[in-house]
Amino acid sequence: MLYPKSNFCRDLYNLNGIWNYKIIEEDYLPINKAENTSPMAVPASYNEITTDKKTRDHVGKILFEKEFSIPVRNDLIYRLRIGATSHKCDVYLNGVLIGRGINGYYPIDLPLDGLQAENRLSVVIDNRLTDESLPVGEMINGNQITNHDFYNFTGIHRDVLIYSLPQKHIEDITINTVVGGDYSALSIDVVSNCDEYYFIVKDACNNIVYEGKNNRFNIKNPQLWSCDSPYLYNLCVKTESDTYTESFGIRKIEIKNNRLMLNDKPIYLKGFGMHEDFFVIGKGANDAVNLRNFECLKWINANSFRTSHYPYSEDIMYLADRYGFLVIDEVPAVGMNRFGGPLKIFSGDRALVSEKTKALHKELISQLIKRDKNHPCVVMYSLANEPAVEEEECYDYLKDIFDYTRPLTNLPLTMVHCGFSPSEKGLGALPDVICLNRYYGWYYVQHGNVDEIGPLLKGEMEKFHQKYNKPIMLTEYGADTIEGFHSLPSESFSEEYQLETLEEYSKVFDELEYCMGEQVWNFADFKTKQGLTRVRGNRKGVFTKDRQPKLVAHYLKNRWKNK
Ligand code: BDP
Repeated sequence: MLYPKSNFCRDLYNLNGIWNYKIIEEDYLPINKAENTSPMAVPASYNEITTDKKTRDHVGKILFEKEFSIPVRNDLIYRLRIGATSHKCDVYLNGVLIGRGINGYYPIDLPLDGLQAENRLSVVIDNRLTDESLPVGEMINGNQITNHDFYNFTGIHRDVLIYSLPQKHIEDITINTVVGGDYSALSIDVVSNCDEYYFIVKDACNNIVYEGKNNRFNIKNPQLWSCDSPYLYNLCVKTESDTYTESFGIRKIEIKNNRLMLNDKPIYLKGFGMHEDFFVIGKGANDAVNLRNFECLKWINANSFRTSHYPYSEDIMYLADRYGFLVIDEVPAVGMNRFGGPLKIFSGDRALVSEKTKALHKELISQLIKRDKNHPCVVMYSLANEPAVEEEECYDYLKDIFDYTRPLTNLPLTMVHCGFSPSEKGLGALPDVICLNRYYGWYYVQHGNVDEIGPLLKGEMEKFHQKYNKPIMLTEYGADTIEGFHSLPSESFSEEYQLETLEEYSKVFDELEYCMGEQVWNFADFKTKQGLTRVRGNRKGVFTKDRQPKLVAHYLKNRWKNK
């Protein structure tokens, strides 16, 4: 699935801006233009824009509508691309259903056949999370129950684009690179209804390094893509009627000797789990916020992040290629855990994970790999976050998910867990890297006491390593911290406590040669549902929500400079 771009064969129109929106009844159909609507920004979440509590907390259906007119040529094909709406949606053109979106974090790409001189695009969003969605959730008496810790933002969250294609056009391009000695072998696979292709590869200075009809060729002495030098080439595929240019990097990823190897050299992952979340825009895509995030990541000497807990926008992936960040790309399989209590999530009357969930989970894995396959920044796919591994059915479920994914990619696979203990039967055999989320010093009995972190964490990591002989990394650890709250000696929620917590974890990482990396939870404070442990959201950010460093950020900057 190619990202829409304009060039001399393809037009691109952007429908972002002010739309009309309205809370609607279950059976509403947008046959005619909606009345009594209010203006709403796209891309954005409406929850942070409205001042009305009922609207902010609405659970159900919402209509987004926009009238537009573009120059239409009869010899071209038109398609609509909505970057993401949370969550499911039905899309109508001039009152006629033209397609559906199945998930809140994936692009919807639909043919736009019935374009007229004046058009009305209606998007009916359903923001409910159920046993048929990912993240999974539950509706009880009209209330939305979620098991995940980020706000259920609603809206059209990414760009709305219309693009034209010639009748004979390129559908998809896959760029495979293999690094060997002083050359890189490229193989390019194109999906299209065209007859012949011509390939041009240019380096970063626009010098041609390959030109020809062959889709298998070598590049001599390639400049490799790395964190320090994120070198990008451009591949232009031309046919008699179409053309498309895609950037790519040449790099080699392997897991070897308990390390992530980038171009045959071990690289230690330093960074964060993140969220798409900012003041006012909620989960709405925004270039300025993306750049500020990446500038902060560079400043702090991070080299990686995880797209916790869903695929991030394609703009972010292109930027990560350019900045040289290593990305653990995660599917939205989150919420598959009730975190204790008698109710199970994989079985029983109130099960939320079923064969249906598994089918959706597989579909979303396959769509993500198709979407992100050409991004050099992706170094590993994460197939789930914190599923209830203590439930018997979970192992078979995950085994099936891993078996399904293996043939789809050569990249390492992981899943991220909190409950998983070294005494379990065989779960650690599934991933290539054991990724742990641990909150010693915070959620468990040791809250407020950092002295226990070291022995507990080290003991656990050692056991995992002895059992599986695989690299281990921490994908979450941290402490909620209110900026400006100081305490000597430290106590929880103070900036000192966050600092001491991270220092204790670091000591363990530095002792264990098989520790493959550290990703702190979280890059920045973010919005969650309201709760007794949430003071205007989750405050484990190393940066505040307005992207200013907390005390601990200076410690990490210094630590990561030489790590
Ligand atoms: C972990 C979750 C993450 C939460 C974090 C926390 O993976 O989404 O935000 O805990 O509670 O279990 O801070």
